[in-house]
Amino acid sequence: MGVDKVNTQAASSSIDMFATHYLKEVACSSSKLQPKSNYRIIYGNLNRLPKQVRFYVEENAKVCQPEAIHICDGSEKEKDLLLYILQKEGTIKPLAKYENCWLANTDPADVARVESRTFISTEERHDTITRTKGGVKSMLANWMSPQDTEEALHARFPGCMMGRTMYVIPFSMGPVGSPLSKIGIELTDSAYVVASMGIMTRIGQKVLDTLKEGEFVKCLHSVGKPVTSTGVADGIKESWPCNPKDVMIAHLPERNEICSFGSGYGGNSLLGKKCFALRLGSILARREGWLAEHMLIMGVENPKGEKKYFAAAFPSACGKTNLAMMEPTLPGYKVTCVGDDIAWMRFDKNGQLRAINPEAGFFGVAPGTSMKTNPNAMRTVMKNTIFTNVAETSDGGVYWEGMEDELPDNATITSWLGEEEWSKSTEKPAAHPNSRFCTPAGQCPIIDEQWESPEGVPIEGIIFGGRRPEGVPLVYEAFDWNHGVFVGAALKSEATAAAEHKAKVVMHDPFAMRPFFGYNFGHYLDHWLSFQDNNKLKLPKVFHVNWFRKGPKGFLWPGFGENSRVLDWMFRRVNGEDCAIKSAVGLIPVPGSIDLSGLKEEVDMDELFRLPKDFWQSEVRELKNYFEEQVGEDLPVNIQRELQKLEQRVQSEL
Ligand code: OXD
Ligand code: MN
Repeated sequence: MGVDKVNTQAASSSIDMFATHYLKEVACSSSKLQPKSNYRIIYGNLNRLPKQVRFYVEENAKVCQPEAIHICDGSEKEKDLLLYILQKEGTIKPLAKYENCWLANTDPADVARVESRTFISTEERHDTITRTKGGVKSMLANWMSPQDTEEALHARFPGCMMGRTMYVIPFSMGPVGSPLSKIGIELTDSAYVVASMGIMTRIGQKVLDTLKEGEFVKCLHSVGKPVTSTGVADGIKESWPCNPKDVMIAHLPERNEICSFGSGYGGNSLLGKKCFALRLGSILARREGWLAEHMLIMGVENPKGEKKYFAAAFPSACGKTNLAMMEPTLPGYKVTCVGDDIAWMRFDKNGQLRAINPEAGFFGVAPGTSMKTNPNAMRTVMKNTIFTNVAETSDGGVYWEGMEDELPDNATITSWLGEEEWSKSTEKPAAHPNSRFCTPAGQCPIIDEQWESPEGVPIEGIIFGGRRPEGVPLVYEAFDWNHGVFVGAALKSEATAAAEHKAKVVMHDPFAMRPFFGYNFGHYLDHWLSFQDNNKLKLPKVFHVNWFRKGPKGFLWPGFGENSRVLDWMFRRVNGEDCAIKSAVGLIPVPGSIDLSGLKEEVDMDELFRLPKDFWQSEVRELKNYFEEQVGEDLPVNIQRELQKLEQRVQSEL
């Protein structure tokens, strides 16, 4: 697409002129593909960077050899410029139906997180992974020695940005200046990453002003395809350079550093998210006595106007974003959203657990989101949003599986792969199952008024949940903190499209953190358990929910807004109401204590809470094997004890 054909929806004519000048600057660097000792600073001023940031940029520019360097200031002008460049490169196109919305379609080989190529590199292997039984492969992290990591990085990064611009993104995870926030600097050769980081985090000069000479996490990212005279080649999509065969996402906690190569897809390239906020975050959290978790944060207000905040961990693709933005059906209830993916939580000086959402946007899975399942997400994404790998309608809108009832009459669909007049009969999905919207959190109609509060919101309940088609009740409460930690450790769910796994198998996903642990899972459990011993802390109640139990006719529970009935029960439990009885697996609702008034469909509550002995016996057996095999001698005694207690209760009470 030529410069003159670029849509100026977001680009005013002044940005047009500015961008043309900017692009000339990029182009007039000397010939591409020549190793350089000099690069042009085409935006920003290297000399104004804090010394250690400047050093980090220069060091990596020397290795990656970009054509030019752009230091991001986070301004509106810069946003427009990036959108302009991305259009020009054919990476995004405008969606005429909405305001400032864009569609990117990736190379079909670059669509998800690549867990098998994601490593944590520490001197001591045992700092990263548990001693598994008989040396079986750990499912709880991949370790790489510093020597191997160094070699692998050396084989990839030198010269990787030739012909490209290196963007320098100063970003804050959490509200700028909050004592709970942390700063990172991402260097990337992808303008798509910059535009997305501008939504998902707070970026630019204000972050540098806060950083001064302080510490930051070093985040280096490259799509891994220097510009060659023959174009991108290797069958890779011209508008989405990437290098699938050499993908590597390395975390170097001892150097406070992340290096990601070969993928432009969000989970691998927006380094503030999973890499920093969870993997390195969990390490920092342990060191500093707090928690970095794969949890949504929601406010729940009851009909009396009392409000409580919950944090909830669900593996990918369990409707976490839906829950975070739920519209309760129970009259008088109100839900507000603080975050949909990650919670950083710390006990304050009064022993109250407080949480911030380190992100500033939602990078949500699109398929399955609709006016029926998540109207608030649909309302959020109608402006200022970058969609990736969704399908497009002929009237310039978006489409994905689940939007069938929202398709305008006569509209035709172009699939994420560019197939025009797509129809169901092709038996391929219109949108990639892991297609995403990347949208500013502040636009969510039910965003919580405290969502950017620097001290965080008080958390009174922690919820674990997974997709469990069989045997697991709608809700139960842990007997105490240790049991709650066990419940988190035992979390399982049907697998997800967010990673490489294909079929629907129930997989272990402890704390919904399996792909995101930054350190040895046994040590992680010790860290969680350690809070039990501090009697100054107000430990939140811990619950487990399962919206996905199936009977012969499908799901037993209607889910979505009706989940407010379960929230109501948990809310009352947090308030100390006597509405629970003991069961073999935990405290479950006293019959009749879940408010079903006004529920349109018949629900078989007996079946929803039935605890089949054979199911739980095999669950215990399976958990025992899993812990023995995957955690081995690193399993804390208290977790072992909880498992024994569960086994005994299943034996004697079911
Ligand atoms: C995500 C995930 O992308 O959990 O949020 O995979
Ligand atoms: Mn997630």
